[in-house]
Amino acid sequence: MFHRILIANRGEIALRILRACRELDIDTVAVYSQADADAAYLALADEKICIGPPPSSQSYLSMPAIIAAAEVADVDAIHPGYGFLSENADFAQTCREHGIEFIGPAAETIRQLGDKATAREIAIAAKVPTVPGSDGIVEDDQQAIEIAEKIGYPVLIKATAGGGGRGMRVANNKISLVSAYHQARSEAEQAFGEAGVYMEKYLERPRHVEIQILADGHGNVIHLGERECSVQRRHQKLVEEGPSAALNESMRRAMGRTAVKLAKACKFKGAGTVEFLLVGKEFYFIEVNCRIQVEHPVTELISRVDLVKEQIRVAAGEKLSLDQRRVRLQGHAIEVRVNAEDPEYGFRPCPGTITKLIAPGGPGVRFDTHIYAGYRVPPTYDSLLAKLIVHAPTRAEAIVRMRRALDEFVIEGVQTTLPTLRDIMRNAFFERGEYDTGFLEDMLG
Ligand code: MV4
Repeated sequence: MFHRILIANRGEIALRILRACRELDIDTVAVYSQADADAAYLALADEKICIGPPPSSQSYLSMPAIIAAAEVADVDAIHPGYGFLSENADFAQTCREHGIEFIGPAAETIRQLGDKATAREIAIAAKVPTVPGSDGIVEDDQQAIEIAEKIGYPVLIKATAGGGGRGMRVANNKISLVSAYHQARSEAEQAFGEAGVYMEKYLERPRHVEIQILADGHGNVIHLGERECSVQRRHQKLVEEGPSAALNESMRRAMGRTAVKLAKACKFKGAGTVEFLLVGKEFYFIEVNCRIQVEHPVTELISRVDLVKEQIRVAAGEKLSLDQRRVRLQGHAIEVRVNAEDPEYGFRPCPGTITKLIAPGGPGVRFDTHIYAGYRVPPTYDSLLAKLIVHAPTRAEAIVRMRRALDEFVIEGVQTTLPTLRDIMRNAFFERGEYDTGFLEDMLG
């Protein structure tokens, strides 16, 4: 097992990883930027190293700075968390070249799955249900037209280096397809340095359901059920829950088996998420994420598995702590993301100082956050302040618990998404589980 791990991230996920390390009796090295110098969780680290003279925005993305800190602190492994370098194949490769274990899949797996058209080709080869569309990259607009005429309009053009909704364009007919194809390519070139695009039938208002995967280096691959992530605004998730109100047991088994099959096909190792779109009873593969996700606590609460500890154990060469037969999914969990954003002004980021904080608590309430009264929310990074997660025996009880916890929750000094979260929890469609990826835009009007 590792003796010392460098946490190459910040905020709530840095604290989450630090907690897992402490429970595994592993020393922690926290890197931080000047903008994060007064973060309280740094005091819990065994060692802290400043990697960020301004502009702090680049610090956690600086491979040389992070590798240098890892060398100085003589760590055995680096945990990248999510975002930043967590799905950067070059970084995973560089860690290994420096004899430092990267807590995540092999660099080659990250590279393969990070290329969304390649991920799609792997899925097709593994006979995983995919949205009808191109086999891989669409080479020119003539090929795009031929495929579109086969699968029918509307079609969606996606950047192979995109993902998470970045670099997508809808085309409703042949004329708009040609311009959408070329625009998507130039935008992808601009945004990702890679112009390749692929095509899929555009599914109107799907639900977004993802399966949590765990795989070790000994051929063991399991799934820990699903999370429904359809409550999103501009591809930013706001509420996640598990299990999904849209799945019955046989669908759950089928999606889980499919996700495991895909993970095995790409020799996946570590914690990953296989994303699907759901239309009626049909599910279609769209992407694989090679990192721990923001919403991982939903799965931790219903499965009682510590996903971060499993990541660390697997990276250290150990076997998974449980096999599929021992997975027991119990109860219902809901997570809401409390962001420093102003719902009154188009959810624009709202940095500032937190002047008052009353955290929710009590039975079945988990509060993952790095903030405190007096904390200065930096404008430099994403706006996530805290995740509030509840667990209860049934979905109805989980909703009641979330309403109660949100009513207790007080944050002053910055505007937050709390009012919107309270509205969602009281929305009749949400309460009935009758919602899809268009729900939040409908509710906000
Ligand atoms: C789609 C789709 C409809 N049809 N693909 C958005 C982010 C990325 N995970 C995939 N996404 C979508 N892919 C086809 N062929 C609709 C979306 C989509 C979406 C998916 C999940 C959750 C929220 C979404 C919001 C808008 C669009």
